[in-house]
Amino acid sequence: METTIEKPNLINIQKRVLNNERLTREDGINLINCNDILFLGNLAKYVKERKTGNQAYFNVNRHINLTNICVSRCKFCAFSCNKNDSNAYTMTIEEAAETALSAPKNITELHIVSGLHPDKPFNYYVDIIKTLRKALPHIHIKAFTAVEIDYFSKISGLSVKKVLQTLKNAGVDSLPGGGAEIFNTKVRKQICPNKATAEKWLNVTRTAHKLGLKSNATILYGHIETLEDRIDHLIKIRELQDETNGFLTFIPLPFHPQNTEFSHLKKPTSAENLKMIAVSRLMLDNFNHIKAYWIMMGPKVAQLSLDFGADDIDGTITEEKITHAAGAQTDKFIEKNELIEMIKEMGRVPVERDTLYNVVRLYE
Ligand code: V47
Repeated sequence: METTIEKPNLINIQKRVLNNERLTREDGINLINCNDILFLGNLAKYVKERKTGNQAYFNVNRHINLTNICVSRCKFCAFSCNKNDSNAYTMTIEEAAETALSAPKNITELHIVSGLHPDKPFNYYVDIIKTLRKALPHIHIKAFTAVEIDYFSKISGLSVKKVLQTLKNAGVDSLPGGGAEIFNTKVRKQICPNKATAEKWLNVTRTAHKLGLKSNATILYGHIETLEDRIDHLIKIRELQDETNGFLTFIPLPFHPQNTEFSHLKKPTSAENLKMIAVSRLMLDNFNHIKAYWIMMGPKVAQLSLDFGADDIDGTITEEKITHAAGAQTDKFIEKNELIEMIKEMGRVPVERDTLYNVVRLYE
């Protein structure tokens, strides 16, 4: 019986990965169509260890979602709502500050992502950042996806560059990776017709990187995209990283269909999630870090991902809303000690990091 590994194109890919050579789109398509997840995992694990040894990262953070009211109403999103819906909320500046200050004292990062509010002016966001910066001067503020930045530019009449510079001056240190979804134009129009285009996401991100703001990148997979769309998405991210070197980590996000317009679809399987981690690691040769976001992967698969190319399992979170609106079965937060245990159980060395991957503490 022929095993997958005997297939010549996979042997050839393996050879080139071992030689540190870049993989092509065709290689990516071969990899994503390969069902031998142990082959993919082993190869990706090899690359992970070449980059970050036996270490695995996590951080201590708090998520804040300022509002769930959103003019975009993406079809995959169960978190957003309209202004008059009974569950609609928008934090005041004081509430945002209280939420941040109520976070455990040892957090190093605030992660702020929100809906695109129809009425709040750009200054609302700037004032919130200024307030948080003043209240928590040493905390890294990772705030506003490229989609939100594009929206702020629209509502304020300011250029994307000016919006980013204003937020940076107010206290934003980096951008989270959301809003990338899937770059294929046809699919993007079907799943999020009102959202910033792929070109805009990439351009805003390019501008942020040029201003010295690092950011993350994501892919939302497991809905109506094709496997080729996933590889094309990875290649666009890889090209921008070649240009700017501004990305910190890549985070594959498995689609959660509950309470969305795609509720008839099944969630990606654990095997598919592990494969996506491995393929991301193999294709994104210019990324140091691949994150298995435990909230979306589930802690068990996130843990296994550390042997499939991931080197990061994200943070303590404190209060997750976006995936839980879409039926996530995971907890909304996790204790730091549990993250440390998850990593140790895989035989890896836990490293508490800050947002920029500086070491806060090693747990040997
Ligand atoms: O952009 C929305 C996704 C993203 C669903 O940068 C969904 O460190 C699955 O980007 N099923 C927001 N995914 C989350 C995000 C993120 C998370 C953790 C860390 C970082 C980082 C970024 O969540 C959205 C969208 O792609 N999303 N709805 C859903 N039903």
